[in-house]
Amino acid sequence: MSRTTLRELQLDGLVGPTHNYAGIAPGNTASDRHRGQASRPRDAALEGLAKMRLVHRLGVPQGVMPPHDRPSLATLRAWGFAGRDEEVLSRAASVDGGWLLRLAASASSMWVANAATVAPSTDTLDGRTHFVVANLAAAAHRSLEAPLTERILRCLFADTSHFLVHAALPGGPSLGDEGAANHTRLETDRGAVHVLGWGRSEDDKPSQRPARYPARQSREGSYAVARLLRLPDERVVFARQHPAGIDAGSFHTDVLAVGQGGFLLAHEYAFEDAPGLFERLAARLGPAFRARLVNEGELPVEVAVRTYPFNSQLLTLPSGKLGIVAPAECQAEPACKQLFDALVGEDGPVERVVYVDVRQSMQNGGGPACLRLRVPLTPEELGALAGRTLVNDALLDELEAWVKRHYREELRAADLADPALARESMAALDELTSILHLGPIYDFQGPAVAGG
Ligand code: SUG
Repeated sequence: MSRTTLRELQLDGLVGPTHNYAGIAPGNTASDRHRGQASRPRDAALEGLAKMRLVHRLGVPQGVMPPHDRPSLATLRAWGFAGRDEEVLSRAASVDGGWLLRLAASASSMWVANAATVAPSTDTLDGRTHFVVANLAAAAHRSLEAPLTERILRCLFADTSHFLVHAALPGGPSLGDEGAANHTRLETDRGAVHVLGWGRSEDDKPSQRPARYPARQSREGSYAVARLLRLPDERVVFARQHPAGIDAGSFHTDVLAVGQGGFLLAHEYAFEDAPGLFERLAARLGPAFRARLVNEGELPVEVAVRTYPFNSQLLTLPSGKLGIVAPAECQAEPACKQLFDALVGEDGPVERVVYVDVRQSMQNGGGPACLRLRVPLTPEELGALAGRTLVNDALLDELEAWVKRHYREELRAADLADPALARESMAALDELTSILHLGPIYDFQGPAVAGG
């Protein structure tokens, strides 16, 4: 039987104009370390675009997703701050030490690995590509993302003969779901398997939970996501995250593990029982499946969380071999370099490693893999994408010029209450929807918002 060939779209989140270091992300050590520092939104957005250009030039389909509008005045009004925009901002800045304003101003929608979980049409029971928007219920600022993420995905993947976008799971943290950051699709000649990582469950004993940081993804949420994705049971494997990994700062599975095709690379603290997981996967995926377990002696988890080698993008290159797009922070770390060198060696599955500088995002705990959502598509589905979603050099040039026109070089905590920042951000995003041919997607663009 011939198999449909999928190409994996890398859909990157464009960094928004309010990128800042508020230190509001639970269990995220980088966000904590950089709390209160000045950020560089223009550099952050240009770094993201440079990564998109690099992946595009590697011959891999690359797309772009618009950022969310921040500060979200609608959210601040929903929290009871009334008046003109500038009054809403200054009132929010004056209570709770400005925390609510920081929540409403985060540019966290850039980490689109947390936007949704995706299952391709070749794997689902109804032959459509399914998306489950993540509820991100574990962190207040991220829980604000779901409604607009849903609207944007419905806009980009509007063709319902191919695509189905599900709303985020109801149920709050008990059904906490962080999207594709806890999801890995593997595939060999035996078919595809989806690995869904989770960190907490309602029936846990306290000793099973991480001691220091919260586990964001719930088992109950992961089960619900698998049901909604319409994946047959034999294509799904659930795996508990290692509590020691979460306590070391691995708030998502993709901080300590990454897989692609028939290959899975994982730190020993990624999953509670990594050898058992590898066995289960080998039984389903057959001899073509390869796994590489990296132990603590080879690469300490502290180094892995600081430099993010497992948060690299593992890409299937046009040659059919794998390429690694790794954060520049790995280059200076001998243990990471050694690991990559071994993967590229004679018998290794990897053809090449390229490094990208996404420092501004890394300082908030988001590496190359966090900045992209993987959407495996058939050629026909790729052709059904709406808007100017697929990038090419001309679009990237336009977006770079747009960033340079609109983004501030530097942003400090006090600037978040500046009404000029909110106005600049809205003007920039309004223009962006024209560049990307999206129509009105933001509330501030008026009542005729696409997709409800
Ligand atoms: O949810 N950081 C994000 C980083 C997400 C990384 N994504 C993946 N691992 N896939 C988070 O912790 C920082 C915002 C701040 O603290 O200002 C933040 O939300």
